[in-house]
Amino acid sequence: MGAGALAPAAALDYLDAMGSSSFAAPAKLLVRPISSRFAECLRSDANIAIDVDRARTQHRGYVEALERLGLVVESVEADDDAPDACFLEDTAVVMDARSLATMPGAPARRREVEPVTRAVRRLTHVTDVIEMQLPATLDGGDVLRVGEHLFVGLSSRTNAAGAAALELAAKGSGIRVVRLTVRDGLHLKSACTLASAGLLVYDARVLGDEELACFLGIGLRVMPAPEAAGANVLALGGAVLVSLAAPKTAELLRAEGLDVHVVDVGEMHKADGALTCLSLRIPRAGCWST
Ligand code: CIR
Repeated sequence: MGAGALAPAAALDYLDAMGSSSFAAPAKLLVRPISSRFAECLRSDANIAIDVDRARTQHRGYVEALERLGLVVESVEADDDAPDACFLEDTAVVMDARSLATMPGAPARRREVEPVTRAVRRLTHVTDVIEMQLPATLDGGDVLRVGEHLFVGLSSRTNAAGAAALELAAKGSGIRVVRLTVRDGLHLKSACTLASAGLLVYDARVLGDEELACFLGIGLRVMPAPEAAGANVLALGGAVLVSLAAPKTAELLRAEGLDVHVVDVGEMHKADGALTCLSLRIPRAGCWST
């Protein structure tokens, strides 16, 4: 992975990175049911068999973990003919009252966007939806929000035109877009996520010094996750969801004083998915969520 067009003044201080809004658990999370055709989902290793019933049980566990934290969870209508529909994070990037309806890099996933866009209009405070057009492509899994910054990974799914469309959509919002290049793995957030407002966990096999410098430059602390599955965690205010497949990461985050909740998403890992992919976070007014 390499850093792209980070402005020369990379050494922003922490307050600048966070802007005036504060980090908070989302007002609401949208989720989408596991398709009965989930076993046909896109994945890097098609030989790994997926158990749809177990995936459904794990999805329920994910939703219950969110609800136990007192969070509001609403469901977008199911689409059995969209095997990857549960990974709805890829279909929208919500920025305050504005949302970008993406153009997923995989053509097979483009049918997922419209129902999520409708749900965003119906179930959230978002009033302004911008629709991305080809040749731009972007998956939400490539977009990491950190305060008033959106880090976007240029990947096999997200192209330069997609990053430019994101920048255009963010115009006037005070949010700054920073490009990184994803050289390994599916998405930027397969390799790094926030465990809290000030702490990034990352996969040291994917992220190098150049990218880490971008995050350090805005005042984040960075922590290599001992397990690859530990690089994708879901920060929800002071709580953080961690995959059952990442026990050492969970231990390190507990030692950081975070309220760690372990969730089994093993079937989703087989599909190259993880914790963030399974929900679309809708920030509270005046706050940001990752
Ligand atoms: C795909 O290949 O598109 C899905 N099987 C996995 C998407 C995971 N999404 C995410 O990490 N945001």
